[in-house]
Amino acid sequence: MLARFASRRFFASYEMITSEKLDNVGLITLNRPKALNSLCAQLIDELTTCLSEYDSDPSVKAMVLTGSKKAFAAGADIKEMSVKDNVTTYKENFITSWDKIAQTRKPLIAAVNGYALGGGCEVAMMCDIILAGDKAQFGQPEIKLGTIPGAGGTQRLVRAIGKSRAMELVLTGDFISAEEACQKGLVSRIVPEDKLVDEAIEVAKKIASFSSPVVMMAKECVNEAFESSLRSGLLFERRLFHSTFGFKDRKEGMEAFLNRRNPEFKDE
Ligand code: DAK
Repeated sequence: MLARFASRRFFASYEMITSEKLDNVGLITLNRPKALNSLCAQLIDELTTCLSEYDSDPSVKAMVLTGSKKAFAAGADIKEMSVKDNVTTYKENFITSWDKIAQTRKPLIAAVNGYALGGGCEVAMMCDIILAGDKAQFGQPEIKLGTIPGAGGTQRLVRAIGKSRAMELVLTGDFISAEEACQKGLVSRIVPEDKLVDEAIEVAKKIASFSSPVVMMAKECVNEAFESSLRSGLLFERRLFHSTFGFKDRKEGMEAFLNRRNPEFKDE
């Protein structure tokens, strides 16, 4: 299916992820099958490096992050974590680079098949849109390991599905199905497993057809809703709305509408 893209470029320098450009969409696939894509330091390092490259590449306008059919990611690497102590985690600032995923400026869509557990669920929640395959499972099972979520599972999950539901997941460690995740609002919709990645790429391509800086502004505004009061969020939105009037793309978009033609956005 992916062969239909006019331009398709693979990057071979990574060991635990694969990355390819499909026209103006960057597709990143977590590729550590023996450990169900568990998120060891090297994998997170490769992922954040790749995201940062795509973020600064003008030919890429949106990204899709996916895993395998069995697992998007089964959490942080338990083997790697098991030998750590408080002194080393603090001194090394253990896995704080995860934050970079949420700091990506261009839209990032998670296409989740299989398990998205612990850090895997947290990484999905750092993305802007989550599409779930029909057999996906989500959970924050850290409690079963004698620890708690450490990359947003107690914070982003509450904002996504509300306190009581988040509390139940975090305190029991139970998994929920794609259907439950969709009902609760964790994912935006469910797609048949085999079609998931193609569908995510289609969504990314649609987003990529618009003005890239304006898309980034829209993303910034939606994310601001999590950080501010309604009053300051509305002001933030209004200021960025005003600033779109400084873009040629805003002029082009409105002129194209009035002249009944398709706009040609130049990211200016
Ligand atoms: N880490 C390391 N290896 C894992 C793994 C993980 N999270 N999950 C699975 N594996 C490995 C298994 O050990 C096994 O390896 P071998 O024994 O074959 O060598 C292989 O993947 C296949 O797994 P299973 O044999 O267990 O496969 P099953 O189908 O039977 O079960 C499962 C699938 C997903 C239900 C099961 O593997 C499982 O329960 N996995 C652990 C899930 C989990 O507890 N995840 C939460 C981990 S804690 C932070 C950032 C993030 C975090 C914390 C802080 N900061 C930025 C500060 C996150 C913490 C976590 O995610």
